[in-house]
Amino acid sequence: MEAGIVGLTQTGKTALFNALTAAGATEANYTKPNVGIANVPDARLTQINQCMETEKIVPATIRVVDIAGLAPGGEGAGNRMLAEIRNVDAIVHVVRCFEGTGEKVDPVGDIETVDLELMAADQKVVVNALDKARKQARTGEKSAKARVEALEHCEQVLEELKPCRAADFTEEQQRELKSLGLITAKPVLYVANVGEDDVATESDHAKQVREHAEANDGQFVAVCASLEAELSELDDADKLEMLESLGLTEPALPKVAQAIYDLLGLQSFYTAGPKEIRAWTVLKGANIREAAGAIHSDIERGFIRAEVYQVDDLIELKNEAAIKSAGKLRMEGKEYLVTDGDVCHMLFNV
Ligand SMILES: Nc1nc2c(ncn2[C@@H]2O[C@H](COP(=O)(O)OP(=O)(O)OP(=O)(O)O)[C@@H](O)[C@H]2O)c(=O)[nH]1
Ligand SMILES: [Mg+2]
Repeated sequence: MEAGIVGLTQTGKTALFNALTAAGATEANYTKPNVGIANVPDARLTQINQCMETEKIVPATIRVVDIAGLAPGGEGAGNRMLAEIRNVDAIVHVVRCFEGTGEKVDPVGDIETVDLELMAADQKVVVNALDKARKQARTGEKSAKARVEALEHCEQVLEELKPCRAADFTEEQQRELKSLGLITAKPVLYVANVGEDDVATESDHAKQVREHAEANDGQFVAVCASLEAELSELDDADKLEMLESLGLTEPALPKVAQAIYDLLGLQSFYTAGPKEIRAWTVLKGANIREAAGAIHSDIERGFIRAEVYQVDDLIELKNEAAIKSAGKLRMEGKEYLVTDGDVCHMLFNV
């Protein structure tokens, strides 16, 4: 799962990418310089650690891609840019809300420029796919009917200048659309990139972005990307000092990483012990065997059952023995659906 950072040129996409990936692990086998790993800071890891000692803490991570910017009034989105956007699972749309570039700050106008471009790209894909699907439907191909319905639905919303995500699809229709990589069907997080003077309270421009997000099935977060990029380079003491000088108590970056994590449909479960306290990632709705597989395929294969409790129970009861005597330690079989905040001991046999 991967999120792509998109937006007009010079809006702070790379600043955000750098801030997000500064502390993240790098993967040696990445050949593309614009792909990075970002840590997802997680207060629960600290909370677990307050109840048990450990050697190391490992947060969850997300993959982010810094995609080339769209020039305002320029030649439009190139094929390579569109292909990159089609390949990601979610879109992080950076919107300039900071002054100082000489250009007027116009967040909603900027959003519309980008979104129109993305809708036009989807429209082309939909028209072609619809043509093909209708032919297949005539030859009696079984899945083609759902595909035609789904595509007609897309065509209709796009004509109304709405993103495909605004349409309601059945699960079958969603499956049919999946391989087309429709850009405006992907979940979107609008990031209002505000100036350094606007970090303490919501600026008018940020408010416009939030309202646009709310009206268009999008998520929203405000951040000063260049400030976060600077902060991410500092050690804890310097970071705190800089935050204080700005009248802040914490950086905004964890909120952005968490919002992207949610946007990708991901949730965390935890393993906790003296060697390691670690957040693991599964899709929302995953069962415990899939969760076991996130740790190791052997654990999935040999899965017997899991002992599960909630981080909140640990915070309240302080240790696992107390959780057990309070009857809060559950035995869960392989059909169990993982919930956000579960701490799991996987029992397996290989
Ligand atoms: N004041 C202010 N300036 C910012 C902020 N974020 C980025 N900038 C500045 O805006 C300029 C562009 O930032 P980039 O991060 O390179 O923007 P980009 O969207 O990646 O640009 P392209 O890759 O050319 O599309 C740089 O000079 C940054 O220092 C911000 O939050 N506040
Ligand atoms: Mg850039």
